[in-house]
Amino acid sequence: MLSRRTVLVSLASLPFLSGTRNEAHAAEKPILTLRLEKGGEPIRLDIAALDALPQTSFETTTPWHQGKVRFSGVAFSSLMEAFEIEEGEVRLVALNDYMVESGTLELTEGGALLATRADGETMPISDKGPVFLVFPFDAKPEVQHQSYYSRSVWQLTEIDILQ
Ligand SMILES: Nc1nc2c(c(=O)[nH]1)N[C@H]1C(S)=C(S)[C@@H](COP(=O)(O)O)O[C@H]1N2
Ligand SMILES: [Mo]
Repeated sequence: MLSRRTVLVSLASLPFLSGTRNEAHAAEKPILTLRLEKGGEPIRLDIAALDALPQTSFETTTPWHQGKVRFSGVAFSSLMEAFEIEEGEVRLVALNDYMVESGTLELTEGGALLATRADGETMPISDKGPVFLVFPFDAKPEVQHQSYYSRSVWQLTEIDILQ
């Protein structure tokens, strides 16, 4: 039987069946790489693959936005479940070479969201996209803290599972 991970990966590699050529091209562009095992084949997710995972959203203010923003995307806990990632340490890498290491527990307990949309719109690289790891700061006052601000990685491009 196929494992859930295998099913998801093959889902992610399905070509887009509709849309213009340009849209199809954009949709096939990987935006988030997962390195689950040292030396293993990385999993590259495009926006369609992220959209195929369970979606979560919340509205919050952040130190980096004017007013409230509704963020939507994949809860970090949903990503862990989908790819059978066990509790441990991860490295979060951004396009600007920023990186931070975190326990998965801080991310899941903090309500971390891999946001792919702000107010329903995809985010360009120039506006913290295409993936912004954000916490529900308004709903959880305990994450209004420097240790969570430093884990709020915009332009998130890679998640490495550390062993
Ligand atoms: N992509 C990216 N995300 C990032 C950073 C960064 O340099 N690049 N800095 C982090 C750190 S250390 C902090 S404290 C917060 C706040 O950054 P700010 O000081 O620019 O507001 O963003 C975090 N997210
Ligand atoms: Mo920081």
